[in-house]
Amino acid sequence: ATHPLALAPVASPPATVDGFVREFLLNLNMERGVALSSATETDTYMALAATVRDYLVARWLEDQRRQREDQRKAVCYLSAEYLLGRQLDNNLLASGLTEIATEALAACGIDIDTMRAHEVEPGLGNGGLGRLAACFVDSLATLSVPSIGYGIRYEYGIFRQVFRGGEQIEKPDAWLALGSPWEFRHPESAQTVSFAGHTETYDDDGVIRSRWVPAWSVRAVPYNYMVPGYQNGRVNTLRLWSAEATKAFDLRTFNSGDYVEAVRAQTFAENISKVLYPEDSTPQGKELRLQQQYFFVAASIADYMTKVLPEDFDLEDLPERVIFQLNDTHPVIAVPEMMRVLVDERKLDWDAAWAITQKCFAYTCHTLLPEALEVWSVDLLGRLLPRHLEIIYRINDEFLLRVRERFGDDEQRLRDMSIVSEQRAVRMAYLATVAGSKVNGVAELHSQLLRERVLHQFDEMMPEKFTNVTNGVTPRRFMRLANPDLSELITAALGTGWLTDLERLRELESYAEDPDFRAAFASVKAANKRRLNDVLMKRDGFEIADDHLLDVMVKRLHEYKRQTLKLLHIVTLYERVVSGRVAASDLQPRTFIFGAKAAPGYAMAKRVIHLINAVGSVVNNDPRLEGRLKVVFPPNYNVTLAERVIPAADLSEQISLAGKEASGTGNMKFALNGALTIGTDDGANVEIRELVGDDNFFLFGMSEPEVEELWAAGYRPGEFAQADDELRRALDLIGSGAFSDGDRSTFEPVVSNLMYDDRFMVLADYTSYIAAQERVDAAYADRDAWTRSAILNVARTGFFSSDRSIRDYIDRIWHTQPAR
Ligand code: 26M
Repeated sequence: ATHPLALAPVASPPATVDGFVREFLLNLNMERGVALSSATETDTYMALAATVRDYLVARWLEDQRRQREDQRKAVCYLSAEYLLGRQLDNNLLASGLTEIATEALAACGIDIDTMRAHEVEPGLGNGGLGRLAACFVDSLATLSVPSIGYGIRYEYGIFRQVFRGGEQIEKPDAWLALGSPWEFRHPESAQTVSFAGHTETYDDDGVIRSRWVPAWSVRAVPYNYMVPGYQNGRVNTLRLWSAEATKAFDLRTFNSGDYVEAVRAQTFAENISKVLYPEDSTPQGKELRLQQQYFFVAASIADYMTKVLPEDFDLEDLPERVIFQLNDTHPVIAVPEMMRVLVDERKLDWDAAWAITQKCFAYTCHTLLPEALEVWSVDLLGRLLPRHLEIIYRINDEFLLRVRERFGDDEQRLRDMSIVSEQRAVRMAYLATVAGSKVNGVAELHSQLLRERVLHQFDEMMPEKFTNVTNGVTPRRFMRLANPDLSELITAALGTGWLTDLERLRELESYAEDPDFRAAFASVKAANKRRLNDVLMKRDGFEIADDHLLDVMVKRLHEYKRQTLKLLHIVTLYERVVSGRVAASDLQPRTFIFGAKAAPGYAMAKRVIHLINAVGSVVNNDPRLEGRLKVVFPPNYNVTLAERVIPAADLSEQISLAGKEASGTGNMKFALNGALTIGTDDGANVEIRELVGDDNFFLFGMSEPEVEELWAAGYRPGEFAQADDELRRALDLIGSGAFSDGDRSTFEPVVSNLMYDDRFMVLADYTSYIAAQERVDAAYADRDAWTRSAILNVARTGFFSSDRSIRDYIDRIWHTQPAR
């Protein structure tokens, strides 16, 4: 290029109100093809998004160049899910443009809040695991870690939940309907991903090699998203793959003259990235799901190896250049894929390839539930990925040889540790553990239980692989954006800087003793409740009374999380009043908020949703309660709603059976926003309680060892119902049809499951839970003391910033260089 403009670095528009207005109007006119006077809300939203993008692009291009030239080790985060939440506000904050944009839009007669509300969040994840990935890419950018997030651009994200007669109905989430202004499609950087076929050996100049002859392939087209760091001038990349039909595929079928078949084939290819599977704990071994996993992982590895890595790169040095972090087992097929690339394509010998591969992967486990551990049948794997199955068998053979060397001919142990089970299924968690350099759990207790239980024999053999990285959340989204008033109060007290150094919240401890600060803190909470009231009123017609304790349980519906325990508490309070044992006027007024989606195939979870709504409609309308108990269950809980609900909460419900919730991350968001937790000794609750202190946390229930003990002794839930009069009354009331117009059959499965099975020991923890709730009521009666506790929760939970989690990954797993 010779033109001076072409030689200069890309320039951002001027960061002034005038500059912003000019860029905005330019986008409105040129990109949307409309004048301001005739622009729709979608037009102005799209033009606004494009404008914010324009400010970030120069930095982004610079960082992409740096990334290519940088010799430092990079992180490739592989995750099947990214639950991003809305982008506009986050990108305005990160680029420091919020005020300028607000003024600029106002000058154009546009209210920025209307623009915020217009965005449909990309719900490309189920829950905790997907949201964690989104927090991590935020922190990676904020800490200037060279990194790329790789994932899938599902055309339909997590379903939209509506209620009909209190029951969950799933609607498609057409988040792309208006087009997504935050993405950049790059068809020229597409990768080809192949499937099925057979393997064969061939003579490669005297060397006998294996190769894969696939039967069909699809095109993986990347869509790049900007991930701006928080006001640090960095912009990382999130690369999400979309499946399209290959040209070859098209031509072959089109040339055969079968037009309809050719179009059908196109649809077939596009199916791969069509929809996010809405299960978040019970993998079902569906072929399409495996196709999704291999699709994004193969595309990502090919992208890294051919587009990011320099052409002449010496593969022996790969471990100094990159680490692929596996977000649960969903991307674990990346391990045999890397082996295939190194051995079959790059012609490395097996041992060299294996040494490289082992150093280039690390695995994060997110569960303890045995039914959640992913397995793929040998038949399915062999059909869809025949070469990968061969590679897995060889990895397993060599691994079992090492087990034999170490432990002798202990056949039981060999069966237990085999990557391929006797049921002819590949255990993906075992493959990840054997293949990776590190395995981490997501909270101290979880990591300990992984080592002691789930992966015990692997820990015996390779203890150095195991480590912990306690989860965290991004304070930018979950404090600054979700709770602007609290953020302002904190900044007024501490000055700026705490958002990127969250341990500085400690300095708030002394403010907890200041009556003026407590009053200010309490009025922030009150304002947040009113804001939530406005949102819920408009959204679903629910009211949140000012003087109610706001008691919140928001998370996926799962039996182990025990929404039914919360429900039994509500039914107990109700029963006390209607039976006349307690006067309504003696109740601490409370509003119970639930938010929960159930996997569409999870019948018990759906029945519990129905029951929550049923109890709600009875409780909310019974005049005997004098309006002192309200149950509010807004449908379609998502990141956007979380950002409204969490800052308003007084009480955070974290009541899973001890030893079942790997970490939880909602628990951290609540504490950081000044809610007190009622919780079991489970997941990260343990660490929250240690930090905030017993006086500022309502602990109840069995500990994990107590759970084990009761289980071993033979758990009989009926005995607990016998022993607690109120528990029996509550169960009887539900069983009597009191919440189902007298129909006893509707909720009978829920009641008999609790009475006769109760895998998650709801009844065993009931008495202790009710007692803890009574301590909550007593504590809330002294509002000022409660506020003090709430402030201490904020002050002492800075540890749970995802920045800290990322630093732990760097120190314990990635060993990447600190930012320049
Ligand atoms: C598997 C197969 C098919 C379809 C979906 C899945 C699947 C998807 C998501 C399985 C599990 C999934 O997520 C598990 C999860 O969200 N685990 C949560 O991870 C959080 C972040 O570490 C923790 O805080 C939670 O405790 C843990 O439950």
